[in-house]
Amino acid sequence: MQEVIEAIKKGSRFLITAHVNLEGDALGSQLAMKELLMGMGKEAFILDSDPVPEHYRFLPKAAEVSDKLDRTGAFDAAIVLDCPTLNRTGRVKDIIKARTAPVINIDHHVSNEKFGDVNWVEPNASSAGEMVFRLFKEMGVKMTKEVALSLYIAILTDTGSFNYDNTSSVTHEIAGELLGYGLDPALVSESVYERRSVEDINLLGLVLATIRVNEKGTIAHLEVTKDMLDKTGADLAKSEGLINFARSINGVKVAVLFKEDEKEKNKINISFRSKGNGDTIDVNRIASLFGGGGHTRASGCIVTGSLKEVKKKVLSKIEEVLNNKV
Ligand SMILES: [Mn+2]
Repeated sequence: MQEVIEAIKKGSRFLITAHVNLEGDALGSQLAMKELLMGMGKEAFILDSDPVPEHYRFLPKAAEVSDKLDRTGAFDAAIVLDCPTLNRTGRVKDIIKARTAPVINIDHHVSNEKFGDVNWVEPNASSAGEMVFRLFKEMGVKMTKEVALSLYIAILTDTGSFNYDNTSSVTHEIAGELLGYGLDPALVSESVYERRSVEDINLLGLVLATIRVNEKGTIAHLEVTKDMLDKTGADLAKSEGLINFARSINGVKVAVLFKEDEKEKNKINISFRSKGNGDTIDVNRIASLFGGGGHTRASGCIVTGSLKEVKKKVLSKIEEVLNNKV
């Protein structure tokens, strides 16, 4: 963290970015980071490969997040949040690579490749938001209610509402402190989770009907096809929680969600989740077998092929991993 602070002190204008497919932690940590820099009298701008999903536009100052890559000015350093690799920044990586400005990598993924000139990686932190919170404290920058909201949402969404194993007493202490800025936890939760469209619930119905479990009841998988999206008119960006239905089945150790890519044919986006008590399967390892990565209990990768082929290949690999383990 000290190296990050030194690097921040040196620069006066910063690019802030995060991963493609923006979600709560990516957005919350970026918005708070911008306020931190402004609080120190610095300039900063947020540039992402993807636009802010509609359901996150209620975040304070979300309109300041830009995906207009052709309008990038000069910057003294690039701050990359919540990205295990520079590739995860999508199109922004080209801008970062084209400049000589140092890269400050702030992340909590165990699979982080330390791609920065300065690397602050904390696999034990619940979220990138939690790390930005610690920067505020360490640097003595005053926090506002808006910043507290951004950081609370980063933590809330990355911990699955304080359900996942990245939740610790520290997470709760920080969340408690953030609530102290006058946030209403019920209202925040409502604004994040209870603004679904009928289209999304219709998609949920179709997706749940695809759940299959292997013979031993240890692997559950489900899928989202392009056809389902066309039929329901639902937004794929809101499919974040679908996989948890598969994981919630009693006895399941690994849950897998296969998503047909909306733009590219024969490209399957895969998410993995695991659960267990002491015998948790490391899905970061499974994802890395297919060129992806993430956390021990939550990871993802992209595999090329038809949905049928990819399912067969990936599921048999998971069977192998499970069998070696026993
Ligand atoms: Mn995160």
